[in-house]
Amino acid sequence: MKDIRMAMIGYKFMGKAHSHAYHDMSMFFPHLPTPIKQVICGRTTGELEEARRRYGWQEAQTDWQEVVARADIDAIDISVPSNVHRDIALAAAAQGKHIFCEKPLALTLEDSKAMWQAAQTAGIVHMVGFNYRFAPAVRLAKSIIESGRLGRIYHMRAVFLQDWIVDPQFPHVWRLDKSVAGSGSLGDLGAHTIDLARYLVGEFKEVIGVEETFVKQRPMSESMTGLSAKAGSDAPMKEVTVDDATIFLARFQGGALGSFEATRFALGHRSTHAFEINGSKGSVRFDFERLNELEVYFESDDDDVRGFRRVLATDPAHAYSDVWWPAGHTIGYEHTVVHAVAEFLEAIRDGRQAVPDFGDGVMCQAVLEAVERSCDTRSWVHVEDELAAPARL
Ligand code: SOE
Repeated sequence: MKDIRMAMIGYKFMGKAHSHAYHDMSMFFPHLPTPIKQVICGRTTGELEEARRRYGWQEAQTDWQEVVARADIDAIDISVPSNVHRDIALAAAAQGKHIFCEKPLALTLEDSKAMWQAAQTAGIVHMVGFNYRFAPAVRLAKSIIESGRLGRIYHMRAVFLQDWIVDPQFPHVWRLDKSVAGSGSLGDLGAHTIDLARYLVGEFKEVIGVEETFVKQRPMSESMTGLSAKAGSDAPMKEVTVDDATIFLARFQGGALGSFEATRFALGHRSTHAFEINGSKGSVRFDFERLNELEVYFESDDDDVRGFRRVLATDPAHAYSDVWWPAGHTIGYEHTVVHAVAEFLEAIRDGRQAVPDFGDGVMCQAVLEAVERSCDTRSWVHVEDELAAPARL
């Protein structure tokens, strides 16, 4: 089975998570092609070389166009901010490279459509890094819903709550700049809950939202890693051009109702990503802070023991349990990324399309833009109309 020679554009938070996933592959997924960490690509040579050394890449390069065109590279990992996803993906597709792209897929719906079109035309494997679909407990929720054990689905409520920018003195970083990130908490966090909703409940019909930017200006940052940043004492102020928080309601095409909240101002919540789905026969509840567990409720339980109960999704009956450790030995955030990368590599090996693919990225982008449009117009927006709508300026 041929190794897959990877080039990764980006080396910060997601670059680290993806590098870890490539590193784990041959040990935990020996039946899949081994990803060779050939080239890591970024702008800042000093930090880039340190990442190359620590994460085990063979080469460090600063020119992504050159890297994408190399004949000795099979697949491109896009782990940089959204504003460059389109250019890299179009170039990679034109070179016939498979693509694993971080979420959200693009800066705009139009860009995401162009990426999807190019990827399909090129006949490559294309995937979006919606890693929470790959938590075993989320897979269990999917299995319960698909088997009909929840019955007709009435509700999904989901939150993705963080608090890393509550301090008004936290510097202005790229995630707060619309021209780089596309949106704030909505696209960074809400994209995940939207994708899980599509995965577990179905397609969105219409949405209506409200957004707020609580802190309008922040001191410009000098450096950022992960979700921390530094600013000089005399740093100039810069306008925040994205939402700090977005809350929206939804109707699904299947008739269910949804409520969604994405914020970076929920003090005390470092990264609470949780959902609950209620049906006519039962409910499921997931919380990323206890990502190995799924809480389930079935009306069919005996009267005296009926209630939410906790399932530890590490038994042989659960997804990926055969990959890691014996039952009861839990996994972490990074393993959801390993599972996503395994899907990407398996799709390449088997010559099939990976899931979730750029088409899922487009649908997520359409919901994101429908929510944004609804915030502007203070009215319901049909997602199908958004898909067909001319590009938002
Ligand atoms: C920062 O908000 C972030 O790293 C997101 O960009 C990721 O997609 C999410 O999984 C965790 O939080």
